[in-house]
Amino acid sequence: MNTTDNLIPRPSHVALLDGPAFTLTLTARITAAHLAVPVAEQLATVLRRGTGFGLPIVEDTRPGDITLELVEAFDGGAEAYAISVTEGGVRLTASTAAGLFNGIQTLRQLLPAAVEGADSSEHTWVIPAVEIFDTPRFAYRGLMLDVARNFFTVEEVKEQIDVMTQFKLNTLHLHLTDDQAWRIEIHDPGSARNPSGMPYANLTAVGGRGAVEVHTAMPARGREGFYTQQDFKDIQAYAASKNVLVVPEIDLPGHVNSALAAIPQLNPDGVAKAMRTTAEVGWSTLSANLPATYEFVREVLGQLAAITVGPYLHIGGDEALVTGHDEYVEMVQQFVRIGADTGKSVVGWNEFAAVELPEGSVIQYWHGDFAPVVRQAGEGGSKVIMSPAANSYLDQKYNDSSPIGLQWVEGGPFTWAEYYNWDPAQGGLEDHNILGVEGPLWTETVRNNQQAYWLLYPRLVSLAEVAWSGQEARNTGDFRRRLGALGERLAKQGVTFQEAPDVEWAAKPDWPFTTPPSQYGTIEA
Ligand code: TNX
Repeated sequence: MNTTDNLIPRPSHVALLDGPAFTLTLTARITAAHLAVPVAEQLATVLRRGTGFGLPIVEDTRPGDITLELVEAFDGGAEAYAISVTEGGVRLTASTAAGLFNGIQTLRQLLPAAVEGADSSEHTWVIPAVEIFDTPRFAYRGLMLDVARNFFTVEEVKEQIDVMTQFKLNTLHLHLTDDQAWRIEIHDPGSARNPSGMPYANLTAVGGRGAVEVHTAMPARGREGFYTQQDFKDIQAYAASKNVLVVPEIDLPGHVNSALAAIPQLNPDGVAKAMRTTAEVGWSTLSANLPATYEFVREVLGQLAAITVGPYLHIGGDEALVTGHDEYVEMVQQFVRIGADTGKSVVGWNEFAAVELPEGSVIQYWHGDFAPVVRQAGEGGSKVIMSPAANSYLDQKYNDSSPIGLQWVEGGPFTWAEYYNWDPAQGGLEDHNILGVEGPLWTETVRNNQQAYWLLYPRLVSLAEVAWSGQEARNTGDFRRRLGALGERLAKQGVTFQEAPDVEWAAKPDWPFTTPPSQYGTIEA
């Protein structure tokens, strides 16, 4: 076994060559020009830290160098890349910076795991002679982070991006609002656009201070905070440099208590609700017959669209359990139009397929009936993001004794294998209907990045392979072996993970909880 057998996600084509291997040495350089330079810099950052070599970025190529090259025509689309490794050098080609970025993730994995550490001592950096061609099955390969129940700082979000992108994930969905909190600044639009006189600043002044509180988590209360519009732009700029698109979500018309608490006008009696920390779902709603409802949604979605780089705006639509069916349809029908008016493609949880969706809308399937989803995917041309709870919910426990995580999805608890052994093309949907795959991390029980990592890894790695590699490449035994090897890279990066007992881990992770594993069952309720 060598490093060409351990790649995750599995590339489309890997062919070992007969010739001698490549060795990265002290005198190597990274060759890149124009748009390839920022990607070369990212590769250099990783390799300099791991090897201690200088690795200057230059324009000419000598034997022994790593060459990044943008070419005009390339089979396999924007995200595809090819790598050729011979004794004389490494050559990575793609038609876009995104393709090159994917390629450098493969290059990292082609080098020994020690490259992920900060010790440059005593290593030879050998890559077997190999030809790789690789292109993703799905264009959208995502993680959802619930920053509403528990707040994650800008820095923490960037760290999550750093870790997820080594598996070629390219979308970060931020669940920005929920009952417990509101995490995105909305400016006062001025009286002309605010006939109801709504105090938008309260969304973050009041709503930003909220968080969930559940006594099985450590600590019990989530963290508070919010993103200024500038913070949100900063996150997106950082994400873009790593080939990640950010999808912001404002959850409507349920999951809105923080908005009802911030803005009295959104309540039929004109009285602001109290903020609440309960983890229960489905108990709040906007009101279909209040003009302020539509005024509010137009303002919020308008401001959010204006600062969103990507083409998508997520409007929630899930679990509106106290919204009457007619009211739900009346509101969501208008909200999808308001969303589409901003010029963005509207995304919603699959409940929202109950209304007629504008062209270009995207349905995020998480549970329930496929029929409306399939209908709109067929006639309406909507695409689907697959997040079926039993195969992709990253907030669920691994087993009964997981210290954090929820446990409500039928058939659970779920390990890496359940998140690996499934086909997104299901329920009557085919690949051409499917935009991609996303794993949601709801954070009722998560309080920091290490705890998030523990729930995400290794299951998010399973999802990354499901989203990237073809169904024909699915092989549980082989994936288990590659996961085991990956453990060493994650451990060197300081990323904890669940030590699934059926995997032979090459290195052990740190335990991310203050209570030792043997005692967490006794945590104070
Ligand atoms: C359901 S899944 C929710 C979230 C919760 C989650 C907990 C979905 C669209 N809504 O509000 O956080 O369950 O697993």
